[in-house]
Amino acid sequence: MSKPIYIINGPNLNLLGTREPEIYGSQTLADIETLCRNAAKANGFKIEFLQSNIEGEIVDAIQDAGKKGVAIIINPAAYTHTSVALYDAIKAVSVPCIEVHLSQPAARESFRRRSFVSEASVGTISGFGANSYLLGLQAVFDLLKS
Ligand code: CA2
Repeated sequence: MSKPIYIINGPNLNLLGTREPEIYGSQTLADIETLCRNAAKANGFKIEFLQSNIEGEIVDAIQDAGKKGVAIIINPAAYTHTSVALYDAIKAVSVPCIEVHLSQPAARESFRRRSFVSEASVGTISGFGANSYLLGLQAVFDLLKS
């Protein structure tokens, strides 16, 4: 059985579709999971899709992806801007990591301009709503096929 692409979601993303649709869109995280699952299947890949509000659980997920997956797509949410632990975890795995964001953090509050995760990732896609995840997946397909 082929190894999955891990899609890891950080704190509060379980609330998607319920509040702040003007920033994050009206799709729920379950809707985004379905979009990703369908895109992966159409390209011959499997995904593990998960969300946690707990930093240590996200570190565990990154370590699992390093052992059992082929690539990581991560929306670290607020931990993007604070977490040396996520930076260290991504640096410690040998699978490629793509950072995605629904909004464009660089166009928002100044505290969102720093991303620890970008510094450990192959690339970042932000500002395209749920489509950021699909663009991230396309980048992973291209990386894995090349
Ligand atoms: O744009 C993104 O995807 C973010 O990662 C979302 C994070 C934010 O801290 C980052 O700067 C950018 C926030 C996720 C919070 O999600 C909510 C969803 C619905 C209602 C409230 C929060």
